[in-house]
Amino acid sequence: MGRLGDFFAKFNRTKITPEELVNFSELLIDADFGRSYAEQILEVAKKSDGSNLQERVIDSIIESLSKAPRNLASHPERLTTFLIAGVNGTGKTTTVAKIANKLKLSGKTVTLAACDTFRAAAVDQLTTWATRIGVPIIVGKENADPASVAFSAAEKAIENGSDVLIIDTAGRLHNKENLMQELGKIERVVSKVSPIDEKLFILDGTTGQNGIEQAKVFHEAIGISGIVVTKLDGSAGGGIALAVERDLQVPVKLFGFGEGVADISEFDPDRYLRNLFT
Ligand SMILES: Nc1nc2c(ncn2[C@@H]2O[C@H](COP(=O)(O)OP(=O)(O)OP(=O)(O)O)[C@@H](O)[C@H]2O)c(=O)[nH]1
Ligand SMILES: [Mg+2]
Repeated sequence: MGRLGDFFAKFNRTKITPEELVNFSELLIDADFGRSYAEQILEVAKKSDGSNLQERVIDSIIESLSKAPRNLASHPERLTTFLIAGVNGTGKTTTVAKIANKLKLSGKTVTLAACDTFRAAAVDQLTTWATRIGVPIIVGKENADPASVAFSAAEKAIENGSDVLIIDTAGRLHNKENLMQELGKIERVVSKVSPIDEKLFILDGTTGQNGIEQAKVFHEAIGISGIVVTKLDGSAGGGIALAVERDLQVPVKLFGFGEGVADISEFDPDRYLRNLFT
């Protein structure tokens, strides 16, 4: 049982005491909800008569989340394209593989675009995944313009009748101008042949509240449509997935919990919270 689960299990269903409030607050901070979210949740706990504390808390958290759909975009009549973005090492390439595998298992045809052209190793990594999963991959020459690789990939994906194109990009610490220039260019160029339907920000669940600041910069620069939180298997928290969604009002669509290709799940806040609280 997690420590929050322990707290709810021991809670004796009478009005929460000041000591219990302090304890609850610390557990929420430790679980990576962040200060302002923890304060909002504590307000709810204070108002509860205690008989329904866990349900009131779950309801108020769900109420604070995005109302946008959580399923990945799908356009059966044409190519559907996902752009994957995020800072260094957050799990972008692995997530591309996980999503491709999931879609393939559901009967969709998928093409990958290796647009992290700055490092040969990045292309090799995605190529290995593509071979393992059994999906085509489009790569460019080393140091090729990522936008031109993405453009060729979109053309090829349309040519080979793929349902979905997933574009992997380089991870770097960016400022807003660079992001708009690089990712904005990929989007502009690809849009000449097919629109980008999802811009997914990959958030490393172990980076704490700092990850939310990164997500904000990307959102301001390119307008992200969804978030994937990774590495929740190695995170003490889990609250981060809810906190980033609350702050940005952009839905978390998936979460990753391991290095394996199947270690990804759809994000259902109710189920996720019940799991966090047990
Ligand atoms: N434990 C765990 N490890 C993960 C998860 N997702 C990715 N990783 C690992 O994190 C490391 C970085 O993953 P990548 O997919 O290469 O990350 P990236 O964002 O593409 O990295 P760059 O392209 O260098 O920016 C690898 O060792 C992955 O196996 C996850 O959900 N859980
Ligand atoms: Mg990568």
